[in-house]
Amino acid sequence: MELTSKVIGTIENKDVVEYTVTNANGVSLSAMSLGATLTKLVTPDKNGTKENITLNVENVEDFKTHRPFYGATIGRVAGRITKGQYTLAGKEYQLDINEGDNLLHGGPAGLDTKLWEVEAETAESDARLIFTYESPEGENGFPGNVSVKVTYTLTDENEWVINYEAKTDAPTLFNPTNHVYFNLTGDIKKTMLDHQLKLKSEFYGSLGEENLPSGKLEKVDGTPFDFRTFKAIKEAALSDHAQIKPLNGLDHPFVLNPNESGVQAILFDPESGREVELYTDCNSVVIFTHNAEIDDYLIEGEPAKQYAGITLETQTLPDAINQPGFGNIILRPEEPFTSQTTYKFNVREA
Ligand code: G6D
Repeated sequence: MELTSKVIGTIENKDVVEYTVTNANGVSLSAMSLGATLTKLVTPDKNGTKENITLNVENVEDFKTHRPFYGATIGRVAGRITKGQYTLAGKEYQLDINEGDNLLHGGPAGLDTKLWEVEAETAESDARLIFTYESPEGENGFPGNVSVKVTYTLTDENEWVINYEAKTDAPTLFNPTNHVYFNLTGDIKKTMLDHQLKLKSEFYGSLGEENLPSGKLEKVDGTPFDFRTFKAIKEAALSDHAQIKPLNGLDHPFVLNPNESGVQAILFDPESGREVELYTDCNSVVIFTHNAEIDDYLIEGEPAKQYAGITLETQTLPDAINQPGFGNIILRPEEPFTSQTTYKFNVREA
């Protein structure tokens, strides 16, 4: 495994370092210390052409200023928390809000905005980027001093394995994800609408006002949310369904079986032949289809277009602390957090 690193900018007068690991097949993963953020994922297409298959901003300033979350580690709690409020052991907590009256993606100073410590390790058949961050008591209103560790492993089997670990000195909340957007064409000037998705999910979480979870889990059967057999993303993202049309696409959690050891989802681009398999121990994956063009910054000289990428954000169901039956995101001193998600990259004919 080859490892390189370079300074790609500064934040608060500290260097932001990007690390790149490349495996025996020429697949490479790049990630930066700001936000423990994936910055590139280069894989071959069916003709062997190697291209970046993820959305990324081109400079640190844009990333910090506009918070596009592209490839970033999101936390302490991914998704929205209604009114930034929750009750634990009879005590009411008010978190910092940053989207209307709600908290989004960890709050105004979420994990994606922080400079993480990084250690790089290489071995014969894999390489690891180990990101650590100490989140102090009260950060974004969350109680507890939390030590977070996120490890990105690239293997010679073309897998990106993400391991999350966290421990706290007082009960708090923790529900991280990675906000990677895939565009398997390798050309962000193309949309991902013709990508095919197969997803082992019988239920999706419907959204209410302000894109907050409604608290209801609806059957996918007979709806555009049914991806139990391969279907083009456009058949859902462009549908007139009452849950999709107002958003111009998907922005929904899909329920997964956290005990499933096999593949949970497969994203496939018939044009390039690129395929991503998803494995996770999480109870959900949020699929967001980049539903509007973003012109705050340019990527390859152009704004990031509508439908330029699709996320597969594995996590516990959003707003779980306020939604019965959505899962447990309480982090306690006696129960350190661990979670693993794997994206495996293949190529095949359609
Ligand atoms: C929008 O509602 C969506 C989120 O799900 C997404 O994570 C964010 O844009 C980047 O707020």
